[in-house]
Amino acid sequence: IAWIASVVCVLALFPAVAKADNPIVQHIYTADPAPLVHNGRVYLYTGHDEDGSTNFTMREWRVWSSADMVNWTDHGSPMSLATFSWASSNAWAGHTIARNGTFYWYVPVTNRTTGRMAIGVGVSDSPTGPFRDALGRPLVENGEIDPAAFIDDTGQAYLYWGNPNLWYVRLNADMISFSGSPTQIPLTTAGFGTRTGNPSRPTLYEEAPWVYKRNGLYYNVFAAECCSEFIAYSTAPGPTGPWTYRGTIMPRQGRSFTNHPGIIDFKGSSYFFYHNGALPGGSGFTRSVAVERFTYNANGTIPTINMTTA
Ligand code: FUB
Repeated sequence: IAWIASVVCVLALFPAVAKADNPIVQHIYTADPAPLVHNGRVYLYTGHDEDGSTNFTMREWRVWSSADMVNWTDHGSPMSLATFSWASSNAWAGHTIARNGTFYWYVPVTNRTTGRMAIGVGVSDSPTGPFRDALGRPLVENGEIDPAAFIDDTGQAYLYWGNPNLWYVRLNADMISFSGSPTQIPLTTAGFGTRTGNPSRPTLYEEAPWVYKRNGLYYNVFAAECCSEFIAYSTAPGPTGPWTYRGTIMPRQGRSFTNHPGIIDFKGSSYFFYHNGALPGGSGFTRSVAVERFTYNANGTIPTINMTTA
């Protein structure tokens, strides 16, 4: 009893610290990782799979952080469907980006009025929230999902998203409005690889774009060819293309029929975040976020990365 009491006491003193191998979070199911490096820490934004039924049960998003990629602090759920009065369900894959000390969390949810997926923006002056609805309405709505933001060296920001199409729009400096109309990125087989057996979707692009720039080259890493998905990527000389397909990063592995990429550089290493069904009871609807360290090839291509647990 004394031993149990002391453990409870220690947990009570440090309730938010967990030391993890893969999967990173081992006490709840998490999905759709979106890592952000800020002030010497990695902030990891995830979804939360709440049960193992035959569909996604996702009502909130979660935040975790680490200074060493080993010990992770649980910051709880600073944003949920309730944050967006116009949202009814489906707290799916989001992405958080920082600009001038403000944090913008773009998320897809079902619009209760239209019944379609729409993208909202949570905003906070802290990476751990709390986040509030920046607009009180969707930023953009076309029934498609999986927003990912990117700020180019010029200061121009972009929002990418889409399934089955791939869209982008130029965000204004306020990050909560945009100029021009959403534009479709042409899904050519040269740009996004060749899918077989589905004439309506000729390329591998499925969903979950993750766009960034490294050594002058723009990368678009995405979930390919559902189901089950693998992770592939394309590169381009500019943020809007033209994209050239570069191949597979993470092959089909594990017990989740989806996968979802996020890539960062942190303290001299590169990290690839993804999800799978590695926890007990794991499946396509009870997923877990994991991470692998990797090294770019000398020519900037990305090596094959395998799951350490699946
Ligand atoms: O988590 C719900 C959906 O599954 C996401 O929006 C997709 O990227 C896939 O991971």
